[in-house]
Amino acid sequence: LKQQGIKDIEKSADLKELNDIRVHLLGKKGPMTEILHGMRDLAKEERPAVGSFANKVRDNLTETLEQRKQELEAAKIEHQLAQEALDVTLPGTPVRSGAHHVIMQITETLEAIFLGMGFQVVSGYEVEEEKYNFEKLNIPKNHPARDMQDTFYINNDILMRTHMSPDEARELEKHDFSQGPLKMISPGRVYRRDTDDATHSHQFFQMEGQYIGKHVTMADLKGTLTFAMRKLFGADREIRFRPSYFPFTEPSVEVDISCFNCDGSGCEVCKQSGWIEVLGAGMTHPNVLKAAGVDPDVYGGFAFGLGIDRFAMLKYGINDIRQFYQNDVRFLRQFKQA
Ligand code: FA5
Repeated sequence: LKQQGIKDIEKSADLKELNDIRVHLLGKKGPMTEILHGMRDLAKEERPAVGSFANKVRDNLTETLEQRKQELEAAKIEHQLAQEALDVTLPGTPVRSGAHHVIMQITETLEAIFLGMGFQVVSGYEVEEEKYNFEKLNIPKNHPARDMQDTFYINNDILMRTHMSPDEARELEKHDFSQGPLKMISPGRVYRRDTDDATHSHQFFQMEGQYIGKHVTMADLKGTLTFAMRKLFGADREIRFRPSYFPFTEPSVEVDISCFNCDGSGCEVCKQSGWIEVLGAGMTHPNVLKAAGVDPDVYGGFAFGLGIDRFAMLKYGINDIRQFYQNDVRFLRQFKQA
């Protein structure tokens, strides 16, 4: 029994089989139990010798079972480890990381440029009160200038902002001039009922800028914009002012920069004149200051508003503004920064 038992134990291939053998050998109905029970029928003097022998056999079998169990358990763990092992030399699956949208990149570049000149970045509301979008900017109801920016209205008093200039009015109201001048920029999304085409979108991005203090002149406007344009578009850019009209500035100007990158948008105009229009600006109208409770006899300054999409088109030679909003990753990936 012992020899056969040990043979079986050593042959067992897994823990389940080993357990079956254990039950078979040592279980209640197994031969070992039978032998020990059978002791009753033996003569008294035979019992100690047979009993001690049977116990030895049982201990032997138990020990062999335990040994085999440990072997099998170790083999099982080894097998598991081998299966789960990582081969660090195998080529990995590449992980695609996202990137900032090209509009966001230009915005951040512009922010950095103006922060460097002491401007702070503020932000207002895409859903805006009519009085900030128009009235406080010297555009009363029925003023023809309202037609310049065809508007999405939410109701009579609430609209989707048509430009970033409402932030001028809001910051003017808030600013404490005893602490120094107000120098702010405000980039954001604006909405107009324009028909989408290569250079127009019904939703696009603008950046407003405003510098109001005690002795701010048009020379400051020109210097600030020249510096910013050269930083963004290259050191050899010239800028020029052309007279224009905005209700919230007087005088108002349209700002052109000298042509470059002329495979891109606006190149027909560029090729003819050597200049391309990039933004609107001017000296803040006294009525705008008054509407915000700022004394125009003491304080004054300039404001400008630029189209971020148009800047991105110009900088990268993109011909169609709609590409910014179609989310074609093949287009977007071209602007991915390392
Ligand atoms: C304004 O929105 C003025 N608030 C700018 C301003 C601010 C002037 C402060 C003076 C002082 P305008 O409507 O021209 O101006 O728009 C400014 C720029 O937004 C344009 O030069 C152009 O680059 C861009 N823009 C206008 N309409 C669209 C459009 N539909 N799609 C894309 N860009 C547009």
